[in-house]
Amino acid sequence: SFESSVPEPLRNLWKKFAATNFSNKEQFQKEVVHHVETTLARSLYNCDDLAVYSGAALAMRDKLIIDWNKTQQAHTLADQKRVYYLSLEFLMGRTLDNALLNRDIKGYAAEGVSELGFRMEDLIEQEHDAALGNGGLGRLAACFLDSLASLSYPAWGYGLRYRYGIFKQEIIDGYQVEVPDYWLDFNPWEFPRHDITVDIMFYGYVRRYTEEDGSTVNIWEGGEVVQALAYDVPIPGYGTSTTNNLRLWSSKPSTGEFDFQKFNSGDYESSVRDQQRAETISAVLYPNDNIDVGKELRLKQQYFWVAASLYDIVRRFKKSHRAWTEFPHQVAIQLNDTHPTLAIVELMRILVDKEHLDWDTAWNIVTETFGYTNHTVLPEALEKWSVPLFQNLLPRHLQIIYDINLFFLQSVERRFPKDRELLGRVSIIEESNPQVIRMAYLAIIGSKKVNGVAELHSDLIKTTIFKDFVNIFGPDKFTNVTNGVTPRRWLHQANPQLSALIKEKLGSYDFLKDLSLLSGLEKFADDKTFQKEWMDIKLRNKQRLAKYIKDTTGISVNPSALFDIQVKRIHEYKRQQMNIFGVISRYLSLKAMTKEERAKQVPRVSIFGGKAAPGYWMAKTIIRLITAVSEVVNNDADIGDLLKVVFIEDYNVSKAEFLCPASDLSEHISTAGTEASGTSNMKFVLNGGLIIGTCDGANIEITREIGEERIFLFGNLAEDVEDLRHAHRYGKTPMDPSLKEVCDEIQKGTFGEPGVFAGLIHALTEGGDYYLVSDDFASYLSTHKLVDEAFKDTAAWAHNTIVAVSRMGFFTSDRAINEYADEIWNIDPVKVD
Ligand code: T68
Repeated sequence: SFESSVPEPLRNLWKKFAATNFSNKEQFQKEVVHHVETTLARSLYNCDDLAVYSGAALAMRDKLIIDWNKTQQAHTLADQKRVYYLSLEFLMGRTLDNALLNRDIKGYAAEGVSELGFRMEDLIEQEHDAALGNGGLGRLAACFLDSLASLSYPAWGYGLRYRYGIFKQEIIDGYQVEVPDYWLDFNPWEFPRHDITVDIMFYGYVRRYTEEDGSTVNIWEGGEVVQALAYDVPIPGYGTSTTNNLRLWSSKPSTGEFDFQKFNSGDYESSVRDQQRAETISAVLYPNDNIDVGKELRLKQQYFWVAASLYDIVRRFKKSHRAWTEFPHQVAIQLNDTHPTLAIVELMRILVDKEHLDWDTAWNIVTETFGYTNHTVLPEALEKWSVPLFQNLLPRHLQIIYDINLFFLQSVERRFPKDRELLGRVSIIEESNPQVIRMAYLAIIGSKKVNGVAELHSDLIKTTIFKDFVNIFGPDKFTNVTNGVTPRRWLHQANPQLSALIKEKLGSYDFLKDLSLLSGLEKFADDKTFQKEWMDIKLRNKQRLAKYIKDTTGISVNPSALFDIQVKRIHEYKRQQMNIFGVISRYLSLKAMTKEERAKQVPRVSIFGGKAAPGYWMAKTIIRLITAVSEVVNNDADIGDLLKVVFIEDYNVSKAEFLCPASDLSEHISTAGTEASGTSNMKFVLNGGLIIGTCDGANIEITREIGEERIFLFGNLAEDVEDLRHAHRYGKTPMDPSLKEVCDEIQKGTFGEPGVFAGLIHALTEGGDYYLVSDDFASYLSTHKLVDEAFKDTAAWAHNTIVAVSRMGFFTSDRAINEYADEIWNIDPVKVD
């Protein structure tokens, strides 16, 4: 068994020697040197930043693991309901800095390494980002783990330990090139648990037989077996000893799997190949955001992870010897998008096939346990699995899905008799060729609550893609939890100077635990000295970014120019193409001006960053246009400092940490109704920047909180999108004249061979301008003019950014997590002394 403990009489000796850890500078230094000299086998004669970073990280890890143990003991003792957050992505970024700050020991730790001859900033830079995610969905999971621990909730994250995280992006000759992210060479933050393994089965067949009492039993047999091995990552809360666990599963050959037949017959190589196949399951993160690819290996990843996690959760539940009906009182499971939806089916299989509960009892348990978060309405992102592919890999699960669907459709038919169309619309199985399983429908039917991630988005799912289900289940099953971000990483860690200034004004760092306290800043919004300090910090953050840009791209940018940043995954719906078209339009206007007119213009630096999915050709073309425009504009002597265009290579969490504090303006300009929430919008405003954005996702709630005079909104509304698209399809909407000029310029070859960009132009014309770039372009350009005017009035700008920050309390992920805890999970915190 997993658990065995030292007998009572021996425990005192254990306690006498119990692990202790540093709690001051000297002890910290001792631990660092100890790890450098023993764990790493280095010495003071052979020591660099990486070695000292490693020593510091190992010292910190030891500290966390002691709190981690305490936390697990407290949770076991409290025996309260726990929440399990199932996410295929956790975009954690770096850990050392965050852990030092969450434990409030960065001060003496930095002093300690400095005395040893190193700089903490340099050590922090040695760390490789843990990049087990694509974008917003994965980073949200990471912010939620930070909040769960900081609020002392008994919570676990469950994910996959990918050997390769999201690829590294290189820009070569202006094009994106993907390089594998092999990040596990040295990862001090994980603990392999060689004692915690689960065998996971695939393929095979279902044997059905009748018991003596007449009941039918289904047994899933045969097939491939792969072993899941647990790796634990400690998650330290801020201002508490609570240190929760993120458990990541790694795949390896099952111990029973080695094919001795092949081995003995001399086919050693193929026997090894079979073993390697097992390892491919957790090898690589699929690099697509908001697009469903439907590959078998992806389904294998999902089942592997879900089955191992459920085995673990059920095992923990069984230790308390409660009745099965108590399960939902002890366990809440949150599905981060549809990726873990198989958990619903797997729990049914465990309860019915293995624990022999009757179907209805099992189904009641299941539907009281799960919650499902939807992150998108984009049709191309909704997960669907081909029935033949699924049948082959998970034959028993397909039968269970058919049964769930049958009982569901029967109940719908009883309530809405003769509405055959309704039955077809809500069936889990779509009658296409081949048939497909609609995972979102399965997730809704198997969950107690379904939530969207911002108000507009939660309303949209109720009125569009899930409308029928609102009719069937009633509106109470559907709710909203607006996303949030952790102020520990996204203010305190990313912008230490701003955090310190806020602390000085508010008297303490309590705002990091209760972000609504930021409201106390508002009364200083017109204080000239405070405005100066505020803007000076912004300037220093911009200078740091300017230096980074110079060092990495060779481009010189003026730190007092308006820094206009759009960083996020490259996607047509996020409309980076509209941004770069706007930049071209600005360039053309500047070119057409006299010297005198130019002298009156506000200098701009347009900064882009983000990865395109490797197979997303249009997104890659957008990157190519950005780099092509930057080559022309940055080298045009007429333009000088008035306009610079920069593409930041390999945007990731740690780059976001220095980009957010350095923006004057950030762009969140998705076609209305397409961006479910967005979370970087929150980070930019929290760091004293303003937004240009559409009425989409969380932009709307940000506007409500900070006031519409502090946000540059433009463009058509979600409710008008359908009609506008229709008009493009049938009416031939003429292209906006400014956009036409931009297209003509591209086609003239100003930015290189125009054929390269033909796809982008085609999308606007024959393609029907699905993302409504033309419809929004005039209002986008005129709103940028308003931005320029506003930026000239530095005092008003300072005032507005201070007021905006003071009203951002709502967007902490602590608020979001408390809402999940109260309204969806029904869990309470557990105090860890
Ligand atoms: C994002 N979704 C939403 N998806 O786009 C964003 N998709 O509006 C929202 O703020 C955020 O989720 C958090 O709620 C994603 O990031 C993915 O990355 C993704 C990954 C795999 C498959 C589909």
